[in-house]
Amino acid sequence: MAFTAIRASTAEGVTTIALARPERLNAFTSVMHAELREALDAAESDDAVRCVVLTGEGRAFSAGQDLGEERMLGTDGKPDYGARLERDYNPLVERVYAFPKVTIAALNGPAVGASANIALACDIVLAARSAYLQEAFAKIALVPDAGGTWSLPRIVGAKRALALMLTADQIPAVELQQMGLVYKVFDDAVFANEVAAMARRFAGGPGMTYRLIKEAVRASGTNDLKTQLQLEANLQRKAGASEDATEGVMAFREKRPPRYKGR
Ligand code: T3D
Repeated sequence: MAFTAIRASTAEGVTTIALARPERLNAFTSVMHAELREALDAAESDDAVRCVVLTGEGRAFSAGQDLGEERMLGTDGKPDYGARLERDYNPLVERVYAFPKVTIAALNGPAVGASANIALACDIVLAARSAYLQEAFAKIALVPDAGGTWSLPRIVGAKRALALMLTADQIPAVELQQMGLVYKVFDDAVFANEVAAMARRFAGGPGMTYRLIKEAVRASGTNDLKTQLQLEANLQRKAGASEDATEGVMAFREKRPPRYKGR
């Protein structure tokens, strides 16, 4: 696909989407949003794809919204900062959060502002040792967006989330891991290879089961225990009836690696 603000490639069941405006630290523009939507559509509809990696080109993951991009105006003719969120960021975050395949945010470098929160909407966040995350909004007198005020308190607790958002400090990868925001940190030299290896693992895994696991965990945020237990039973029924579950048990008995088809 001929994109200008991202690069997307698919190999071995993994679609890798790289934000690709390195001279602007991959800051988000309307064009980048539109291209990202198209790349996610393609990855979702391609049955051969079972994992999507979102990363950045050059030295950053992304510096958030491009602060040089023209402001959207409200009906009163004044800049309307909420309009871009409603048009671009909010649908993107909901889309990533509910994406039916495994999503990995690979923080090759700084993840700042809205892009930090887009990364947190992914299932797994991996970081290069030199990466950092910054809820930079308050530095420019803005409120955290792209779901940060929703996801951060749920991951790190309200107090820590407030500290991250009020100070707008740059938090190094190792501390992000200690806080549970990042799953694993890898040295920069091996980061790309480690990300690719984990993505391939998911691409060879039971895709339908992954989707059901995601559904269960996402629903747990609002369900009470009884409702969640019933959901687990319903989802287990579906997983147990899948070709992959039959293969998984058979492979275990035959002492060989399973060959999953994602259904
Ligand atoms: O519609 C709306 O605006 C509301 C939505 C808001 C959502 C948000 O994401 S708000 C948060 C926006 N992002 C920021 O506030 C971060 C701004 N950038 C920085 O603070 C710093 O660039 C970094 C801390 C990320 C990195 O610093 P450093 O020293 O490593 O790099 P640098 O020299 O500042 O940046 C390199 C270039 O990228 C530079 O351009 P130049 O001077 O070489 O021509 C810089 O201007 C450009 N750049 C960095 N971030 C952005 C950007 N250009 C446009 N937009 C950016 N966000």
